[in-house]
Formats: sequence, C-alpha cells, structure tokens
Amino acid sequence: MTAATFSQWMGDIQQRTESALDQALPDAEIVPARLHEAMRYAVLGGGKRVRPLLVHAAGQLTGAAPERLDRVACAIEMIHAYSLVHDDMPCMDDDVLRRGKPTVHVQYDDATALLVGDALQTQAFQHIADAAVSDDPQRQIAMIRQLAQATGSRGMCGGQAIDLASVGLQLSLAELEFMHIHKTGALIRASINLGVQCGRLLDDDEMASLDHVGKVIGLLFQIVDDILDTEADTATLGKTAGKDAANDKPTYVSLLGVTRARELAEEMCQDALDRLAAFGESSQRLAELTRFIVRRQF
Ligand code: GRG
Repeated sequence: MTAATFSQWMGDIQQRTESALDQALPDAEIVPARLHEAMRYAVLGGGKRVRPLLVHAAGQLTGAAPERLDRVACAIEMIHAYSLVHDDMPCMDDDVLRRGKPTVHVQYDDATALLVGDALQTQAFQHIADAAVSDDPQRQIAMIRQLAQATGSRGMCGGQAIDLASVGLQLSLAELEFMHIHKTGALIRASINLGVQCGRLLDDDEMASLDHVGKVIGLLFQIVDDILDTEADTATLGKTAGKDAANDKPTYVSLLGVTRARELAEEMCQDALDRLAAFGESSQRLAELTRFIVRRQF
C-alpha cells in the first residue's frame, strides 16, 4: 500500500477525476456551444467527488488499473451531476444554489437544464461503453446493465419518485430506508460494485459482502446528509441548508432526532468496517473513505 496519507490520496483522486471529466466532456466551443458549456458548468469545478473516490477505493480491492477506474468514475459522476441538475429544477426541489454557485436552470434556463441532464446521462453511458473497463466484454456489458439499473426507475429515479410522493407524509423507518436505498444509495452502491469489477474477479461471497458494504455506505451517506441539512450552514454546504424541514420532507433527523441519527450512522460505519476488515490491507482506502463520509462536515 502506498505511503500517501488519506487526504493526499483523496486530493490526488479528486484532481485526476477533474482532469478526466474535463477530457470526457465535449469542448464548450463545439456546436451546440451553449449546451456544451452548460454541461461543463454542471460537472466541472465542484463537488466532493465521493462517487469517484468510492470507485477508486473499491478498485484497490481487486488491483484495478486506474485508467479503467477513471472511466467508470467519470460515467458515474456524470449521472450524479445530471441528477443534481434535474433535482434543482423548479418542478422538483426548486433550488438556486448548488456547489456554491447558481444552479444550472438559474445560470442558463429551464430548457437548457433539462437538456444538460439528458445529455449528461447519455454521455455517461457512451463513456463507459467506449473503452474496455474489464478484460471480459461480457462483464463490461453486465457492468453497463448494473449502472442502468442503479440509475433508472428501479434505482435512483425510482427513489426520487418516492421522495416527491412523500412530501408532508410521516414515513416509517423501513419506508425511509427503502426510499434512500434507491434515491441516494443505488449510485453509491454501483460505484463500489463497478469499481471492484474493473479488476480481478472476486468470488460470489466476496462480491455479496462488498455489495452489503455499498448498501450500508449509501444509507449512512444519506443519514449524514440529513444531519448536515439541519446543522451546517449554506456557505459550508454550498447548497441551501434547512431545505428538508422547509419542504416538510421526512428525514432520518425528523424521524429519529439528531442524536439517534448520528448513532445509527456510526453503527452502520462499524458494520461496513467489520466487513472490510476481511479484505485486509487492500480495503484500507475504502475503510478510510467510509470513516470520512460519516465524519464529514459538508
Ligand atoms: C432528478 C432523477 C433525479 C434524481 C435526483 C440524488 C438525487 C436524486 C437528488 C439530489 C438531492 C439530494 C440533496 C439528495 C441527498 C443526497 C445527495 C445525493 C446529496 C448530494 O450529493 P453530494 O453531497 O454532492 O455527493 P456533491 O456536490 O459533493 O457531488
């Protein structure tokens, strides 16, 4: 394992992801220039890049080539950026601030924001299909299928539909969990599963264990997001704080209170770390990243 500290590693992956995304997106001068400029505005120069970090950390478990991980990381980050652009639109969460700057529909217009999301989603699938991310073409097709499932109506879009239908309702913990396993969790889980599959094959038990880790990290990411929405300020988050309560949305905090929500996130973190311990040193970055996600301040 490299001697770099976790924060050096994180900075390195964030930097290489920025440059890989810059390369992967169409130039802002290419016609239709306004759409391409807005796509770049949505993706570049912001965000924690948690999903690319997860892809790279997971890839270390199977010795995956960094270039393959970049490709998967870019595809997933483009899908994530698309979801943020659409989520911020007036027909959904109606927000004006994202990653510390005006949201895409504010900076451009609604129609452009819609097209940015559409184009980023298709660009993501083109990007992951354009070059080998596995030695086995059948596995590559399976990976693309998994990403499609995580993104669509049985994944992130489905979770978003449940979220929109839940405003003003009192959900049970199980219902809240179901929503977030899909809305936020599916793409986070896919980040780990796809990152792992860029390298050597693992057996079914190992894959199942890492899939469980992905599910747990997806949920704890959302619990922390709910806590930060109540505790952090808008400047720190780079997005409007306090939106969940203002929109009467059910959250882990509204259901459990901050103290229990924080405890639950720590319990889930420990569950993930216990599973990762079985993979020894190769899981170091994923374990560190899990702790970072729980303790993050933004
Ligand atoms: C519009 C199809 C569609 C889906 C939207 C993920 C999502 C579904 C909406 C985002 C709204 C939201 C605030 C969800 C909570 C968790 C989350 C995904 C937060 C944003 O992700 P971060 O913190 O953002 O990784 P950065 O900007 O750091 O990339």
